[in-house]
Parts: sequence; C-alpha cells; structure tokens
Amino acid sequence: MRCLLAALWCLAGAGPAAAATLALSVSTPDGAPYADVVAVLDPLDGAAAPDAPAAAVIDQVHKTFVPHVSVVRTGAAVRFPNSDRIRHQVYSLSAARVFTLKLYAGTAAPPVVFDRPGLVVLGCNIHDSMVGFVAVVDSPYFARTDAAGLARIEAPPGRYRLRLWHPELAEPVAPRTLALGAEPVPLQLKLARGTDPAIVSPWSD
Ligand SMILES: [Cu+2]
Repeated sequence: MRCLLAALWCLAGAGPAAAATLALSVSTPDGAPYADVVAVLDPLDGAAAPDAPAAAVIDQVHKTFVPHVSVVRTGAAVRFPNSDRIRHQVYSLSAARVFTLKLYAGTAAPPVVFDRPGLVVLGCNIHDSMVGFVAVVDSPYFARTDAAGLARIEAPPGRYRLRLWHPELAEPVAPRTLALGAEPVPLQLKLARGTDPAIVSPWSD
C-alpha cells in the first residue's frame, strides 16, 4: 500500500519532498551544544498526519536510562530492556502515565503504552539516582537535539506552534509560532541550563 501511494505521488509530481523542514540548532549561552532538547511542532492549520505512533526503546545501562530524554507520539508503545547485570524496577508516578514494571533483568518487561499526552518522569525503585523523561505529544512532528545540539523536523508546509523543553532549563521556553514552506527554516537558539538538576523544568501541553 505504501509503495502504491509513493508511485502515485511520483506520477503527480509531488513526492514526499513536499515536506517542509525545520532545522534546529540549540546551544547554551557559552556556545556548548545543548543535547536532548525536545522540540515539538503542533499544527495550527489542520490535523496532523494520522500515522500510527512509532514504538520506542528506553534501555537501562550503567544505572541510567538511555536515552535520558525521549519524545513519543501519544499511543506509542515503549519497551524497557535492561542491559545491566543487576535488576531494575522502572516506575512512573506521573499523571500522564502511572505504572510499575516488575523487578526484572534482560528484555522480559512488557511494553508500556503511553496513551495520554504529557510529561512522564521515570524512576527505578531500587536505584534512586535513576531518572528519565518521556515527553508524550499528540503531534507526529517532533525531534530531540543530538550531541551536537542539532535536530530536524519534517512536516507538511503550514503554520505551527513550536514547543521546546529540556528537564534542566533555567527558564521555561515560551512557545512560538512559525511557518514552514518550500525552503528549510533554520532556527538557532541559545538556552541556559538551570543550576539545580533536581528541579525539573515545567512541561507545557
Ligand atoms: Cu535500577
């Protein structure tokens, strides 16, 4: 079905290249790349593509969640393999998704479906130092900055509300409206980190 649709797009002369691009570059005020920043484009001109949410994996490695910050579409199933030799017990008390996995090692844990938008804070009942974050968003247009502070989001041309979040922001970032068209839109931002990693930056839906 997917191939057939692609062929039809080609015949019509408007392939998937019609997607617009936001090219994001985030650094701290001193110029260091800011990794793990969640960027979400909420469509303002119509409904988002109804694509099924992509599944995700959050591993546990050396008593940390990998990745530390995830972003998934509402309805996504997330697996929590454990790559450590010790057992973990992953849980969340967040309103968007309350759960506790059984104490486990290996890949035995069943996937967790995140069926409501919002921020989910992950912990481990055995290791208090383990903290992870899952941003659950209704939009399918999102990304997370890489180690170089870069992220690209492809979406149909139109107007969007851009939300940006990281657990350790000094100040919440106000959402902004932007328009995507035929040309990629570059956006360079400087965001300051907070001084206390125990304070989680507020999430905005
Ligand atoms: Cu643990």
